[in-house]
Order: sequence, then C-alpha cells, then structure tokens
Amino acid sequence: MTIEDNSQLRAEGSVRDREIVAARVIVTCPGRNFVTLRIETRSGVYGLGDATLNGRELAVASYLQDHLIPNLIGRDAGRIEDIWQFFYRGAYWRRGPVTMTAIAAVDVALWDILAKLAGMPLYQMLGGRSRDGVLVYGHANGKDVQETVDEVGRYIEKGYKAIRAQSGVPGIKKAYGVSNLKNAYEPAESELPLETVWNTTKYLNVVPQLFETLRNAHGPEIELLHDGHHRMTPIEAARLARDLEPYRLFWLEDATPADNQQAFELIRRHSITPLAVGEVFNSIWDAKHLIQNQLIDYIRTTIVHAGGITHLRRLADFAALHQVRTGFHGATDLSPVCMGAALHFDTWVPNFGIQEYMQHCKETDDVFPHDYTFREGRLYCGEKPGHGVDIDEKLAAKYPYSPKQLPIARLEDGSMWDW
Ligand code: GCO
Ligand code: MG
Repeated sequence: MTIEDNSQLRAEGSVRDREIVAARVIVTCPGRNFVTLRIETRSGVYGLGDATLNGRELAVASYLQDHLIPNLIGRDAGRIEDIWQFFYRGAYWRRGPVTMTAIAAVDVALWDILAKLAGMPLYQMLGGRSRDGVLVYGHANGKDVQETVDEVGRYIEKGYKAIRAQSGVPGIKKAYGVSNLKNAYEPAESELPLETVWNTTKYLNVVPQLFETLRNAHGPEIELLHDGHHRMTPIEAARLARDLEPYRLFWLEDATPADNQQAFELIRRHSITPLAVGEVFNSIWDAKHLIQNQLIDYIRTTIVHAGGITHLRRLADFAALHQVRTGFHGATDLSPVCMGAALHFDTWVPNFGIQEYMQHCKETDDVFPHDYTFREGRLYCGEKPGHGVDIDEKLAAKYPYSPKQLPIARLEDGSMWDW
C-alpha cells in the first residue's frame, strides 16, 4: 500500500469516527438553571456546549431539540464552520438571543469534540497560548458605601487584582447587583419577575461617593469596575463617566442601552472613562458601529450568547483592528461549560482585556466537574483535551428545572424602565 493510500484510509476513518450519531439537551438546576447540549460521535467521543439563556432556558432547549438536533445527525462533527454557516445563513430567521445561544451550544460542543479527537486543549486548536493566566474581576457588593468598601477589601485579601463594585442606593429598596442575602448576587430570583423601583438621580448621587471612598481606602493600584446596567440616558451616562474620571475606573459597563449604537458618541465626547458594553449582544452586527468608531474599549459579548467560538473569534479579530479588547460576560447564569470555553478563548485571543468571574455555588461545580483554577487574581484553563468541563448527568438529574426570571425596573411613577 502506498503512503497516499494509507492517508486516504486514515482520512476516511476519521470522518467515520467524527460522524454525529446522537445529540441531546440536558436541563438541570443545581442552585440555578442551566441548559447543556451533548453531541456524540460514532467514535464515542462527545462534546458539551452551554445553552443557558437566563429566564428563557426552555426556549433555547426547544430551539435545539425541535430545530437544530434533527439537522445534526449524520453530519461530520469536524465541519464546524460549515455547520455554523448552515444554521446561521441557512435560517430565514437570523440572529436573536435564542437562535444565537442554540448555535453557540452546537459550536462549542463541536470544538470540544475536535480538540478531544486531536488530544489537545482547546486553546491550542485556536492558535496556542498568548498568556499564562487570565486576569479576572470579581463582584463586590454591599447595602451601602461602607459595606461595599469592606467587601472590596475582602476580595483584595483573596488575591483579586480587579473588582466590580456595586452599592445599595439610599432611597432605592432593591438596587440591581446588590445581594439581599449576604451571599453571592443572583440575578434571577423569582418565578415571575420581581418589580423593583428605580431612580437615576439617587443613583448618580451615590456612585461617585462610592468610588472616592474606595480609592481612599484601597489606594490607586487595584482595578475597579462598575456596571450601570443600561439604566442611564446617554447624557446621564456621560455625566457619570465624567464624574468618575478622578477614580480611574478599569471600565464603566453598560452605561446606556446600545440598541442605538450612536448613543455612545455622546458619552465619548464628554469623558475618558473606559467603556464596556455588549453582554446582551448576540452578533457582530450589534457592535459594528461601536467598534468601528472606537466608541468602546471593551466588548462584553460572550461565547454562549453570540454564536460560539466561531463567531466570537470573528468579532474579536474585528475588535482588534480598532484596539477594542475583550471582557467577556461571566456571571453565574453562564454555566461552567461556557466558562471553560471562554478561558481557552481568553488564553489564546491576542486582544484580551479581562474576564468576569462570579464563582458558581458548590452544587453547580459538582454537576460540572472542570479543570480551571483560580490563583492570585487570575484563572488558568487546564490542559485536558477539549474545553475541560464535563457534566455528571446522574447528579444533574437530581436538580429539576425551576422557573426563575430576572427582575424588572419601574420609575417611581410606575413607568417601565430599562434593564
Ligand atoms: C454582569 C451582568 C449580570 C446580569 C446577568 C443577567 O455584568 O455580570 O450584568 O449581573 O444581570 O448575567 O442574566
Ligand atoms: Mg453587566
């Protein structure tokens, strides 16, 4: 047999091994709801993708089960790009969070399979390491300024080099990002949305005070971040960004809704506080004007909600051309499967900025065994083939789905306000 014959046989063998023979959706609630896609190949090698869309979990589960999975069976799992294009370009109804989360789950599971078959950690498949560890930021919150300042101190003691600070606001009963329970902040709390009351004037009075106190207490070196959660109008956002300049934030996040990308021109015109946006984006098109015009410094769009590694890689490369860096969303409503994939991406991506890291609870960690580790303010992805995150299905089955939604905000006169 010639060398060519041999490699021909090997190639046919690998295609046979990579054939997708089964795929299913696993819904579980170990502390909170998660949706996971498991794709299996003829070789027995399987891959996992996160498909969790907070408060809309079952919509993605159905999109996968009813519309994508039937199209996957029999395909070559190695054709990651073509499968992505098939689901994106081939669909009449493009984009949107449900569609793009479902596509992301397929994409991440396929990258996981490919890396496992190659016997390599995922970052290696993307082009290899650009850094040793991934700078992360943790979440500190407190019912008032002093409690938040103390909590930031505790994060510094734990080794964090970057910390997001959110404080309660006098006159607002329940401020976004602040836990009532003295434990980690959980955004989706009740079966039907909790209705909270919002007042931007009260909020704008307290935030500069918070950061002044933080700088006085903890000095100039610690990186500080803040999330405005789309609650300000563009001119209010510009004012806050300007008021915060003396305290040198790493970033001000989601200052105003970005449905209108031009709105950020106004903030930019008035302030040099770095801006981050995009955890709710699901495609490069949501950020095109923002990036092209350098209206932001960090793009928050993450793997699970924006079409997976295949699409995010395109977005990150486009952002790099405009000196915009990544700062992926990493709240606890993104599963460890997404975190694992994100860390491999962060380890590779040249224009990395920072990664959000809210620790999952023990129940979640037990259902999703993983090999990433935290050390001195950085997360390190593991060296196992694939993205390094698995699921214990027996344990997952003990935590049935429990409907939960994010709260909503109204102004004091009852008008609906932005999330
Ligand atoms: C963040 C986010 C979260 C979101 C949550 C929504 O920056 O981490 O704003 O707190 O509210 O992920 O599902
Ligand atoms: Mg946010």
